[in-house]
Amino acid sequence: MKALKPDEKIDIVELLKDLDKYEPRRRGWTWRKPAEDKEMGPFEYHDISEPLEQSVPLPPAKYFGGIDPQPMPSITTEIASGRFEDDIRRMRMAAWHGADHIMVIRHMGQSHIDGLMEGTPQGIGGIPVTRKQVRAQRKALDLIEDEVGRPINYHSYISGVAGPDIAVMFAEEGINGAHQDPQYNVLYRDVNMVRSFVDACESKRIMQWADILQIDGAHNANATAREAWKVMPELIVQHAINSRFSEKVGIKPENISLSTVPPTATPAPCMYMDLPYAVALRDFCDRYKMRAQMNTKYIDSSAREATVTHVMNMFISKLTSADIQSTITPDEGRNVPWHIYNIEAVDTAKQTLVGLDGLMEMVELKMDGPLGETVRDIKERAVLFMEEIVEVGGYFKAVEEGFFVDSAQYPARNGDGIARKIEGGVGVGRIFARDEDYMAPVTAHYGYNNVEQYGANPENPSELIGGCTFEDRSKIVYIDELDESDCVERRLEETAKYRDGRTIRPEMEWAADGTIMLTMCLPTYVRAAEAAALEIGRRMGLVDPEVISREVLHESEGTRIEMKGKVDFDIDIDTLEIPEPPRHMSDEELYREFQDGPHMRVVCGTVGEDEHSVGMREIMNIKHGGIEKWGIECIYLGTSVPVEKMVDAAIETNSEAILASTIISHDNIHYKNMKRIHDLCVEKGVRDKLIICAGGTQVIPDDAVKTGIDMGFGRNSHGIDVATFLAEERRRRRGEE
Ligand code: Z97
Repeated sequence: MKALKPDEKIDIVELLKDLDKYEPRRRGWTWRKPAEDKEMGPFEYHDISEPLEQSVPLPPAKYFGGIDPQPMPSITTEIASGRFEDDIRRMRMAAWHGADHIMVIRHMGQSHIDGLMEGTPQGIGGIPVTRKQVRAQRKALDLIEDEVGRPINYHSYISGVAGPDIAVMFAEEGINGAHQDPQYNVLYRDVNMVRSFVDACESKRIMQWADILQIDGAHNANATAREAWKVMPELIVQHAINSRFSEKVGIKPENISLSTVPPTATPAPCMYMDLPYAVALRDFCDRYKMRAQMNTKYIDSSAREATVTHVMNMFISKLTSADIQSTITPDEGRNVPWHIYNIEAVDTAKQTLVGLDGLMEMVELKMDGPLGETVRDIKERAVLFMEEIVEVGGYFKAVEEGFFVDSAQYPARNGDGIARKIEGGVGVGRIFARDEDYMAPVTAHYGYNNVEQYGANPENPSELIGGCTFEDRSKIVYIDELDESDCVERRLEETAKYRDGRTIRPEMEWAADGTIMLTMCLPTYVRAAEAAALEIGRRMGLVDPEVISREVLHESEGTRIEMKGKVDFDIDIDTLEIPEPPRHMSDEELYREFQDGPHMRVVCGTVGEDEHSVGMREIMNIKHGGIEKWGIECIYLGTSVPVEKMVDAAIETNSEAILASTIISHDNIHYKNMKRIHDLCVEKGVRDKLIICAGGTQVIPDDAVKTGIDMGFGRNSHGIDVATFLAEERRRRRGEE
């Protein structure tokens, strides 16, 4: 498939062609590399990684030469729409903003399906992970990583009763990261614990072979616990169990990443509680990587609130050097995955981590005080917890006795933990002892392959069959769609007319879903505001209006409402009148013209019987981005300035231009005044020496020029528009262009 072009949409139909033959480029996780050149634009950085070749920088970058410094941690975006073909476009947007770890959330309930799913069925709250979907997405990411110039890690889940099957498929398809933690199966999905740990041995062994970065599942205890901050000792225990177990199976410590979450959120004094936890965890687990996720338990539907929590959490990430920074969005609170929030959250991470660049060269954690004391306290509780597990007979017994996710802080117990039976759960009784003549001629198998009995070398067991799928890809069975109606081809047929970008509908989740969001302030109490918003939505013609966020501004004075709804019409881009973008010179060019070049003086004023002064001042004053900024000298004559005075003042002060503001427009007085300025300049023989501009809210530039002046500036004009015009006009008059 040909390379992506920034001004062209990714061609999903093309992408799906020849998928049966597509081979992944590499295996394993790729970390960002520190930038060799730490200078960017006007700044010197301290811990940035190599820059992207193409990207969308943060909005203020335009003031700093368009730079887009990339922090050192990998940045995750979690994508969960349920239609993998639409997720691909979201991945591309996220990559351009700085995400290099794309986590695809799995369709709910897949943990309980005992085998690989095939085809591309639509999912709820994520995609059903199938070979076709992951292959298509990995192929898309190969194109996207070439476009942005940085490797992108693709990630999903190796959990549930089909864990080992999925692990094999991920290894074959070049998946770079995956969650794998048998405790997740046991506690949250009630998969039989013995089966989970046996399966985990096989899964982890395959992950080791494929160099897949493993992320664990301890964060789920955080999200499930009644009071998340109380499970801190247990979180450390869960991390420790999975990590040591993984190492024993053979995963390298640098491929083990802990999923760590600051347990609490404001209005709790969260830093005082969360920072010691983060430090304690790193003290015990310093040979592993840290994947810092933001607190999701207390996240609400407000984007503002989620963003502040995210930033506070990233402060901890910076203070404790997290390796991967996850980004979650208010979508978790609303259960609606929206494109814009993925991108916003990636920007939030990039902005915060770059903003904190070099922090650790200036501050250090003070361990001789409450921080050190709390760290010690958490660690002691964790050690005691682990000792008690050993005392009662091991992990399985401890789970049976409900040790985990108890609502009290260890060593206290409320007896309400999640308890599972050793002889219970999904998949119970499905473990079989290996027969004597059992034989596994495959690579990366846990335990012994027993191939010697057939004369094969135990070091290379798959030799017996001429290589397994890990060595011989032609043995991989690629199964295309199994369901004729629930498949990507049908969905793409339905959205075909929207794919060339000429016909569009707004979209938040899926192609042409028509979803838009409205924000409004309603001067009433919450319940009434919600009902009023829905009525407003209906009267605006929105389909399925639904309030998605409500915040009290005051019990009776007002409520902030965010509402979504759908529009059921298309917009045809070709029928739109799309104005040319305004031409703006860069700051450097304008400084060169007005500061380094010949000095420019202009007279300014509001002409005629017109007392409005705000607009003119905005065009002049440096505070409002006015033309003074670039070195233009403004002689302000005030308001209600007679036309004659305007022209005489320009002549007397040897000015190069007249800038006339004219707001009042009764009887077209604004255009009449413009014509009088022009005529007077002609009369006085100075028209060719003076540039004449006029501006005001009712001014239409073309009509202004028809009066004889050089340029008119209407509503929404700013200093930069006027300065650019003056520079260009001046150059034209010098005969330069
Ligand atoms: C995260 N925000 O960052 P099922 N295995 C583990 C998990 O944590 C999960 C699954 C499997 C979260 C993502 C929660 N995590 C969402 C260790 C889910 C998913 O197919 O839903 O049973 O498995 O991880």
